[in-house]
Amino acid sequence: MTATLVLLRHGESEWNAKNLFTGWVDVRLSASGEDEARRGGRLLAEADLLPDVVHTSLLRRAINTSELALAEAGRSWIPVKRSWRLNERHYGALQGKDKAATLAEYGEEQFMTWRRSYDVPPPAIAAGSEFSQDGDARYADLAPEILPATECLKDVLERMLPYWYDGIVPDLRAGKTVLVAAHGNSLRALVKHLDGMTDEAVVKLNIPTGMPLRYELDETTLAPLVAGGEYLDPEAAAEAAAKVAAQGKK
Ligand code: DG2
Repeated sequence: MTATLVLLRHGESEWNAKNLFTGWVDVRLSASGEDEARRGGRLLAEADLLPDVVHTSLLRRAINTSELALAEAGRSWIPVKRSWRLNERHYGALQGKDKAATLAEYGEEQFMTWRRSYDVPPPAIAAGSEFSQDGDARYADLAPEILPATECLKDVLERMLPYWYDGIVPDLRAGKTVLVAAHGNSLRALVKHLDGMTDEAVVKLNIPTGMPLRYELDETTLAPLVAGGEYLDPEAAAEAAAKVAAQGKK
């Protein structure tokens, strides 16, 4: 027996389309992002991969993606659990900045360090600035020392893992097919954990928008049967992941 996990990065957001660093800014899906989410749901239905429960971040691009995908798969009725621990990596002072302009201003090495290094966070966002989350009601119960002002992938992994163990693993152990609808970097952190990737290897990992990624896990150890999981549409996923890797460079 195996446990079935499906990871889904939200469809293209309005800020993905504009090539802006997003992080915890609560932007909407673009029209093509909504289409991607519906297509993801159709792929789930065609593969007979029907979730019993869905976990999402607190950001509407992930929430709306899960709703559109599940509607398409006829599973709008399943239980929903949400946690800030599945949020995108907080992009600090880069939130709201143009990726191409940032690359041009700081150069490729610094740009890629901020985007993909495992343990170097971008500069912290200033409290009260336009794209900071101070006063956002959804984080009102978080202790001030937990609310991030910037994060690297290592920080994301550390704050995501408690939810993996306490929120998601119990559903997998109960034999449920689990859908996790989240973000490029919170899913990179989860994949790193699942596949036991090194800090160096995860630098090259890019997760495409709107492409369901299926993991069959050993029911005892929760180790993946196939390293890296299996995209339901592998060709489209590889093409889209290459575009994510190249962001800012045109
Ligand atoms: C993107 C990821 O996150 O950007 O925050 O800009 O998945 O929520 O759209 P998402 C952002 P990169 O780290 O790939 O630049």
